Amino acid sequence: MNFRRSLVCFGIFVFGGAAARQKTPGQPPQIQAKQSAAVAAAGRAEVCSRLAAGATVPEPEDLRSRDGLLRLTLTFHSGIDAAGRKTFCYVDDDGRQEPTLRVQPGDNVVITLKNEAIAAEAGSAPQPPTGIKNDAARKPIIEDTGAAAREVCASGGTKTGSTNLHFHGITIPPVCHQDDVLHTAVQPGDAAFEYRFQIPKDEPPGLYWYHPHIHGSTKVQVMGGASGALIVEGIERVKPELSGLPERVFVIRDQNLLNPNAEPSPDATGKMPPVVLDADGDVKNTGTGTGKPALDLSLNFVPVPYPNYPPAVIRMKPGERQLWRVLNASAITYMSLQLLFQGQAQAMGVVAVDGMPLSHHSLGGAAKVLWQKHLGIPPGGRIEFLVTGPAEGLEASLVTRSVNTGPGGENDPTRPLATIVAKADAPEPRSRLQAVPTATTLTDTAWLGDVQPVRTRKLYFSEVLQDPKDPNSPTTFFLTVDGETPKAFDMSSDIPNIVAHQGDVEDWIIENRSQELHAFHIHQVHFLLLEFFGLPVNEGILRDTVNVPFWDGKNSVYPRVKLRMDFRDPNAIGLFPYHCHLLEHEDSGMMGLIRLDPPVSSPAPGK
Ligand SMILES: [Cu+2]
Repeated sequence: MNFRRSLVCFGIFVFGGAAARQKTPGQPPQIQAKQSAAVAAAGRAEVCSRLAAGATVPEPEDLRSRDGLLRLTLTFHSGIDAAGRKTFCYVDDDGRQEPTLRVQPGDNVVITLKNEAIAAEAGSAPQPPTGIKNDAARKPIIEDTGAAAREVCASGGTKTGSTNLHFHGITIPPVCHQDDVLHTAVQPGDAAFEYRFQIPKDEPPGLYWYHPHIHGSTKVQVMGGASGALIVEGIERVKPELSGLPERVFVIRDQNLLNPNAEPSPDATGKMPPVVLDADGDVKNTGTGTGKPALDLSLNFVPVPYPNYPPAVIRMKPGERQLWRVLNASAITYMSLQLLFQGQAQAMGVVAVDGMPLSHHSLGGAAKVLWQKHLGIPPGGRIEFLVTGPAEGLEASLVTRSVNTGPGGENDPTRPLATIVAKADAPEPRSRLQAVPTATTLTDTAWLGDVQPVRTRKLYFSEVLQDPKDPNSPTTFFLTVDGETPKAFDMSSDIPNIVAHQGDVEDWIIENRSQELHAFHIHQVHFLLLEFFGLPVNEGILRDTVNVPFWDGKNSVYPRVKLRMDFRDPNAIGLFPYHCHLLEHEDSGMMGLIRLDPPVSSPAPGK
């Protein structure tokens, strides 16, 4: 099957919203961000500052490794903005907020994490997430005084204000001080906690990210803004055609609506789209491509609030080719990005997905650049692509189109993110890829698509109303191994749902038996998408997050994807989770554990 055609036909990059109407950006004027009254009342400065709507999109500050080492301190802060919404951020010792961490393969990384969040603001632990049936999560919260010494590596996430770090997509061991999210929890007032790990020498160059991962509090902390980009440098070494290009990082985040009571605009037929809230208070999908969104979006912390969506401003030189690295750090919002010049969709040249360059293992090396007019990015996903700037004076914008998340899903209308202003005196992006790339050190393991799987497993997403007779009752979310009884993730248990062996390759079928879209994500490893709805997909890339379309409630076959899971890397040995990357689903139980054991033939440790 033709590679490009298969992607378009089966909606891997394009999911939903194909017929959605465009909303032209360039509407109302900038709204000046207000000083946080709540913060002023509390008598402390707002550390997690945010930009004004309509502002020029800044680049996150870069922190680069030197001589094989990146060492930094991140202090986790909380706050409340003028609209009463919780904010979170990581700030380094020089005041950089959510810096982009830039490392080379093989580098050592040492991050000192301090938790200075206000406990009452920093977690939802006192209010177990909607629908959770986990008795451990319901146990009374012990207010943390920060006085007692405790073992951060074993403290779990049940206390108010806990946080930790997850390095999404990087293959580093799931152990404490590296990438354990199951037991590691830093409480407010704890001594500084050190993460130290080595970026694997063969880590593919591309865009990864860091964010907190405390079960029950992940959504609130990520939605509040705790997320940043992590770039493994050297994409131009495996894709020399990118040499010398200016590059920039865009982080898309979501947040509760600034203007939740504003009326939505009527749709094209003049009808007002219905506003129905789900049990989480998010607006349900209207299926019209219009209406009130579930959440607002921001681009590098420039908010683009409902209902008028004053676009952020991206400045670039006319006709300049740049590499854009886009991270969807939203808690629940899917992206379907489009670049419009005078209303016409422009081709964007995809070179990497989820940190995996297209050329690294593409089929026959043929697909160096995949030109697309829509880019679907699930929450947690990343896409890196080539953009050519518009001519000076041309109307140009970056929009996200409506995504059909299903009758049970959130409403994601078509809306602008930014106006692109091309001027000859626009500043150059801060970073540029090497003009003359040094040789790559990547090892060439067998292409995952060519390896025979040792077994096939089936898992499925499902949801159950706590009171089947009451459609407004809370939902419990499950991600279940077929044949087992659905059970919300229990963070007090280390019993794995799946045991696999390092060195093996397995095929996993992920079904969606619910009426909303979910995004399957697994820590530590990447996978190859083999089939979408039972049809083969020839993708030349590996992913760590993939959307699984919603069930329509009628079809006798559930929507499903088939994934080839890569458990060959010894770094992945240990216990780690797989889950839905819609964080309210994850927080509410849609997660399971896999334990990756050493190969059967290998000697026991210490022997
Ligand atoms: Cu989900």
